[in-house]
Amino acid sequence: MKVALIGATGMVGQVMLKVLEERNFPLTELIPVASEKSVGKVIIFKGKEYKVVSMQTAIDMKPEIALFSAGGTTSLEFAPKFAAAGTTVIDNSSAWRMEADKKLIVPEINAKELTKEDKIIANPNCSTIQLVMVLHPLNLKYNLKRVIVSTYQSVTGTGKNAVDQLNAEIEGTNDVAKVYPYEIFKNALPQCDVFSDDDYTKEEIKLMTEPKKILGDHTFNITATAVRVPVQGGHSESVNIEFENDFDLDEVRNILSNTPGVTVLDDVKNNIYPMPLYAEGKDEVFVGRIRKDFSQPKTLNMWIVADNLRKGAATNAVQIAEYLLENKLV
Ligand code: 11C
Repeated sequence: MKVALIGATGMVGQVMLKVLEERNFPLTELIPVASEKSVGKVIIFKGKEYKVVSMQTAIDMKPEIALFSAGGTTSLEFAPKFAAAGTTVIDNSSAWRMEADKKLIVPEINAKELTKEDKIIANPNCSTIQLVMVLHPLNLKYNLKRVIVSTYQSVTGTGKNAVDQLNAEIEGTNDVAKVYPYEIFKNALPQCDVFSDDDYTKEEIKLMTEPKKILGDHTFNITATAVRVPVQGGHSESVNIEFENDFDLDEVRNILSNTPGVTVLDDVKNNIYPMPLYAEGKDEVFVGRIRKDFSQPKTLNMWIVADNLRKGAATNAVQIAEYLLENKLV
């Protein structure tokens, strides 16, 4: 099993290496790919040295799987080339997610849709993944009517330069290029990614479109506000959910407690609730502050946190690869 890792030196690429190693993914050869200036650089994986190669070299090596985490432009150009060479691409960018002929997969929810013919598989946006992991089991039981999500997103979602900006601002040095239009330290920016013509950011649009495709349900409404905060460990989400059917809070907690990949942390008497500091480095999606919204019937509020680089990106992609292997789809 040859696996190419496109974007091997990036933040998500580095976490992918860690996750592949931790989960003992059965690869026999790693093919790390990064920008031209990184070609020849050595990557250590499971104690073995692998040299970074160019995109074309990797395509010619015909890996069974290519994990892409190098941005939409790179994916648009090179994912089809890998696919044409017989490689199955799992793409972490937004390039293919909403294409009608591409599957958008969260393994716990819709991996069963995958077939051998899927040569480019899309990994959803990080803030979407943690949201749908919680929405899905509740939708099956109570039927979603409307979801309002407000996010508090880690700077790691923007990338290494954003982490550098935050750290430089914390240290009071000004020797790094600013990634955000304003300071992020001591601040909250109601802007994740760029604005589109309708005044929503791209991140908000992803949150409003991807869940419907993953759940295979276009009957509910969803609206989003995405905010960048000076946090590193993960994305947090305040979520208000109106259902078609009435629910019982204990039953909601019970359903979520029994959902693989979801951990309920909800004991307010002891100040127990999910936080990025706790979620960092973990693969689960954490949910807490589960409570009735008394302002209208059949509605609840909750707080969802996950490490955006792990379940929000690398872990979900590796889980897709594992599913493909287990089901002999590659
Ligand atoms: C953020 N969610 O936190 C973004 C990062 O479409 O995969 C991931 C962007 C994407 O800014």
